[in-house]
Amino acid sequence: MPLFEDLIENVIQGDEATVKELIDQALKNNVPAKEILHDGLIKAMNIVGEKFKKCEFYLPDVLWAAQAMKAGIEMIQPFFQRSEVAPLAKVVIGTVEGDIHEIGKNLVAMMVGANGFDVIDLGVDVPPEKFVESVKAHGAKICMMSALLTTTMPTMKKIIEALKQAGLEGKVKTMVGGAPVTKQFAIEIGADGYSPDAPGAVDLAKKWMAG
Ligand code: B1M
Repeated sequence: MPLFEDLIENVIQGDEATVKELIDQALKNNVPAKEILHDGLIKAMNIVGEKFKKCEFYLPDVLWAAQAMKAGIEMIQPFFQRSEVAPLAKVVIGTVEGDIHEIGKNLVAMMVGANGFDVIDLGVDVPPEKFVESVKAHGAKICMMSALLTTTMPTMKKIIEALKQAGLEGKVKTMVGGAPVTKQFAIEIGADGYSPDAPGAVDLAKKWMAG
């Protein structure tokens, strides 16, 4: 579909204004927000990642693309808003300390929120003590951690240990995710769960709350 090709190309080029125009046009033509996200925005960012890996793109190019993608996600966010229902449970989410990648974490937060959870988003570069404080303060039932760098993955273990030390073991479920994170890694660090993507994170959180 030419629309998605155009959208992908403009995210890759970091042309935020054109990305917004294309999404506006797509929404007016009743293209589902889910398709805009998966067939346009996420596909584009995967290509950016490949280009970065092959050194065809430098950091500023990635940053422009990420900003265009963020602007696109903000436009489709209202279509993922939940209807007014009693919240299933409080969920604390953040990208771990030392890591400023936020797009995947924002998608998880958006979809978990759209599915009836009350989401407290701590943002990026979040130290273990901030996760602990927030889980305690809000009485959160789930603590979600995102990491995109192999160097920041070990911080997830520190957070899980800090939660245990604060006496929260058994009171809060821990979930980890992000491109380099695997199910095996989740088991090794003692996380309660792992998901490779945002819909999987929603399913797992719902399963936990169903008991
Ligand atoms: Co950086 N970066 N980056 N980057 N960046 C990666 C991650 C990298 C793989 C690129 C590469 O080399 N191919 C590489 C990491 C290598 C590694 O450690 N293995 C890398 C690097 C090296 C770096 C820097 C160190 C570069 C440098 O400075 N030399 C630097 C680090 C900065 C820091 O964090 N301290 C850096 C910086 C940046 C930007 C700031 C320019 C920008 C981020 C902008 C922003 O977020 N506002 C950026 C970007 C955009 C990327 C890539 C290209 C795209 C990431 C992304 O947004 N993907 C990325 C390459 C790649 O991943 N292919 C790369 C789209 C997003 C939808 O996917 O985040 O994976 P993702 O989220 C998915 C799932 O993973 C999952 O659900 C989401 C959607 O379904 N998920 C969860 C995520 N969190 C979850 C939590 C869950 C469950 C599922 O439960 C709790």
